[in-house]
Amino acid sequence: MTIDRRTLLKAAGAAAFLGAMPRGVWAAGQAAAEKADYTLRIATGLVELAPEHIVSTTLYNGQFPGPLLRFKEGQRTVIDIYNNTDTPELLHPHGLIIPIDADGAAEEGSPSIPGRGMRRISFVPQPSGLRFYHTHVVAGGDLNRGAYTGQAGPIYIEPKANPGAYDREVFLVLKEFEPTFSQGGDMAMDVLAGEPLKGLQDIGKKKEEEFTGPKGYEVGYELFSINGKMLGHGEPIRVRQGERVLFHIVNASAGEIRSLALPGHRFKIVALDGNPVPTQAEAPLLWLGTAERISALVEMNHPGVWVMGDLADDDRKRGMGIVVEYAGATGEPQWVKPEPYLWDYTIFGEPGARPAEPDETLDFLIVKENGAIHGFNRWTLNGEAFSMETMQPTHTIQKGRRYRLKFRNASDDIHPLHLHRNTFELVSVHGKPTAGVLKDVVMLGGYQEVEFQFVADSPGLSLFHCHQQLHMDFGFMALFNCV
Ligand SMILES: [Cu+2]
Repeated sequence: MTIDRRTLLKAAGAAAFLGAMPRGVWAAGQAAAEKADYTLRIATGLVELAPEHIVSTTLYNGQFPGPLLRFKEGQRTVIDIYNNTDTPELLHPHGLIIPIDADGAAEEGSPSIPGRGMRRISFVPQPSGLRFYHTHVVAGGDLNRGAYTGQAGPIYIEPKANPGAYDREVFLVLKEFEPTFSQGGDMAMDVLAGEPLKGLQDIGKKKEEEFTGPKGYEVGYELFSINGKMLGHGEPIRVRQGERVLFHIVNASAGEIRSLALPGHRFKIVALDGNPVPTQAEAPLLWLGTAERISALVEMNHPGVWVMGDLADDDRKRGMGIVVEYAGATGEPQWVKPEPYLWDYTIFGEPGARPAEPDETLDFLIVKENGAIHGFNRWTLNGEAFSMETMQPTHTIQKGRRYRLKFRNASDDIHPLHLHRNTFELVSVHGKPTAGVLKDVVMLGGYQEVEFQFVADSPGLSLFHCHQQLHMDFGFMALFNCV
């Protein structure tokens, strides 16, 4: 039996009848009548990054970034997702502890949103803090699919208790557009603290001798933006002297590591990936791996008109920045190149603390096979590239047990490692121990090591992958089955 709105209204009018209604029918009617908290529509649209740079891509609700979704921690929420494209889509609420049905990962068995169809998802938002949502489809060699499109938007889950030591919040979503393939190899960047390990370099070198063809494809971008506007376009962030601004920053790139500096100001990092840090350390600039989030307080105490932008001159000049303008200040926005600063997650840890001992440790060796799949690099974990054909779980883990994962990177790339449906605690980064830093993405530097751990308490399948679209699409995944 189907219940349309008319039938429901009639039923609602007949109060006496309601009590007599079979329970199941009433429950079904209630669900159909429930209004969604948010409606998202996936469709092709235009983004005006600048008057002379209007790009056509797939968007949420015809805008970039997609609308800010504000949830309340622990309060069930309903989202209707309409797919107005011809191809199936997946929407992944990133960084949430969420049922598989709503997680939007095909490898876990989440249903797709069919082309020209819709899906309703509902879940209890947790944990609190800055999260985001994005498409989770495989792009492979198609730069019009997956994270190369404009399908990303911020999520903020209001904590039950919010100390609110700030005057206002500003959300910034960093994103590149107009991707193209190149075979030149990536530019090396000084991003992370720690030295490359000789043993891992040797493994990488040996692999290079096996795969001697041209360098595998990399993706570069023509246009760069913050909140869908190239630097100099769109509204500046208008501030007053003495104001304390809490920036919520999302790196919604398909694969780039981003930096952000505001000349004359320092960032006080209060949360990483939305999770409050044990030590609110200050930094002169921020580094964010793909899909990482940072919440940072800035005290506005250096009047002027400033460029808040990426350290990479080319990327900033092609749009990766936003103007910060003090009340009463005039003139051209100023950029001052900051001193080099290497990112070190351990400064946010709890001093002197050590994480609990794990029940089990799993080791992963990451290796690149240069150009091995039709010119694309193949990525292997312990010698195996994840199969998108079979999508078989790679690890069985026991509910309630604590698992420590140790990653050794035998490639020169930085990998933003991401685990779905769980929050993990950093144990050591480039050999430096830490505790209390909770994340869902962590950058692993070239020829470096990282360890993190989590208690297996999300039953069923949880996907692990590098958040670089090009890496995850070509093997860099694992699938945990929590039983
Ligand atoms: Cu990667």
